[in-house]
Amino acid sequence: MNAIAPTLLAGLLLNTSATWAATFTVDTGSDASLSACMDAVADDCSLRGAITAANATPDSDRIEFDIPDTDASYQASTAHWRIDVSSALPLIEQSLEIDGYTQPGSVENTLTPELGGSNAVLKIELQNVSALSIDGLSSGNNFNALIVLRGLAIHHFANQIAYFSSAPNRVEGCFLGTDISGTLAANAGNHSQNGVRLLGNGNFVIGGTSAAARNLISGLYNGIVSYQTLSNVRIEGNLIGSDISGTATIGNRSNGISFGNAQNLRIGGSDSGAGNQFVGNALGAIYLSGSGSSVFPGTRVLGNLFGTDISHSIDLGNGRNPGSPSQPQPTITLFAGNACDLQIGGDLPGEANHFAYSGAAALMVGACRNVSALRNTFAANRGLAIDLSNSSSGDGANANDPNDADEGGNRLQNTPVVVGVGAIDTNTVDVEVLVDSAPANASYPIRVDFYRGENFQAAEWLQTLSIPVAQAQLPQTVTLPLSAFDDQLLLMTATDANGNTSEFGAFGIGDVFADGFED
Ligand SMILES: [Ca+2]
Ligand SMILES: [Ca+2]
Ligand SMILES: [Ca+2]
Ligand SMILES: [Ca+2]
Repeated sequence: MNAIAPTLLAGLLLNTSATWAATFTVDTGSDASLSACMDAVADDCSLRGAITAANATPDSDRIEFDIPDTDASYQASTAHWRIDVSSALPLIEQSLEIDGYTQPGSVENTLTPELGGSNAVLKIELQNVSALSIDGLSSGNNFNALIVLRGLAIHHFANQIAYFSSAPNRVEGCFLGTDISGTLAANAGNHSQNGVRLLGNGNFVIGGTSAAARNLISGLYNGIVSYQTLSNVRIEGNLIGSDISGTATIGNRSNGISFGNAQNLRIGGSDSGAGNQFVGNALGAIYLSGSGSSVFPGTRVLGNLFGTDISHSIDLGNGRNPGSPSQPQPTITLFAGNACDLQIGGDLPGEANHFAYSGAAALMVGACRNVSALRNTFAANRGLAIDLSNSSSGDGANANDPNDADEGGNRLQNTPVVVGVGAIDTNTVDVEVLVDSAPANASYPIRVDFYRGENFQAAEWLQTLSIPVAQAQLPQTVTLPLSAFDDQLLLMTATDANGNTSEFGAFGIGDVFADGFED
């Protein structure tokens, strides 16, 4: 056995004790800097003071809440505590978790996205009462500090939460931009206030796949915003632009998410609980605009619900632009000069998004390439499901051009065209389809995805056909279920091997079956 030298042992013990986390329990809603934070002493620990105390050591600390209802911050009518912030709170300089769910009476959300909404009950509200455009809770100069913020209602700040960091900071179970109940906008005026602003290369997670992590990010200008390159950010399970029920809007006045360049950004996901709900965002749910040769490499938008509630029946919309209703906007706008390299929907279970009630196009691909849109479903959108264009705004349906040499969003990939109908069986029909893209103008194999149309939109994905380069520009026969024509309209996209998905092509079956297949 090796003996440990006493001096070394003492050093180990010191090091160990230095990493023990302290817990500071906020016991007053005062905005004064009360930082003694002794558990046995009342009224000696404010949020401002607790952050100051936590910053004083490099420990990974925790701030909890236990404010009595005799405190001046107590709001009897709503049984919660309101902290009026009259000047900027200290920046968070060391690893810290602030957990509003520790205040007695608060309850974490238990509703999954499939059930819709949130039943979280928050008890701690932070509101900016200064005349200044200050941030709410913000990281500081120590980019390695890991910050977790949970269970707080925050409003009236410039950015309710601002992360400038290299650490995987999280925001979980917060209400940003609404009142404590999550049913009303906190901001009556037209302030340019954002929910979360992100900067730096931290692998931030806003929300998460657990129900308790779901945030409500509504009634703001932008819900989540960044102007610089992000890496590996995940935005999961949030309600963005809705109220707490998920069945009504407290819209954001600009976008739900507005980002510049981002790599491996994940909005939603195929995991249970990962999908976000975006509704009521005036200028659209997601606006991604960047520059460079590859703008959003590895980025995926998966499993989200846009413009409606879980029943898919309520018109909640995105991109309606109520301030200028003659200029409605897409639900998702992508604008960049080169390759976007982005996947919206996909082949794996849970990857498809549902787009409904968009003010304009559901998905607008402006100028950039390699944006695949696979297996998503669409209903009641006022513009095209997919609109490719060569500028920052949509231009409606593009005609196919011979050989597909035109360029623009997703290379203005030509849509599939039905050139013939073959054998009709009891349950199936053979359809001949052609994609007129010369191998010089698209990457093969090209896949064609077939959807059952309903009210002229792609309601249900049916199947995929792959066209190898040897069969380029030649008719291909595919056997489809007759149910593809339940609403008499077959819808199709073509996607080349680089992920350039076309607009939707349509084939009306009414003429073909005019002899009695209709009921
Ligand atoms: Ca105390
Ligand atoms: Ca177009
Ligand atoms: Ca074309
Ligand atoms: Ca083209």
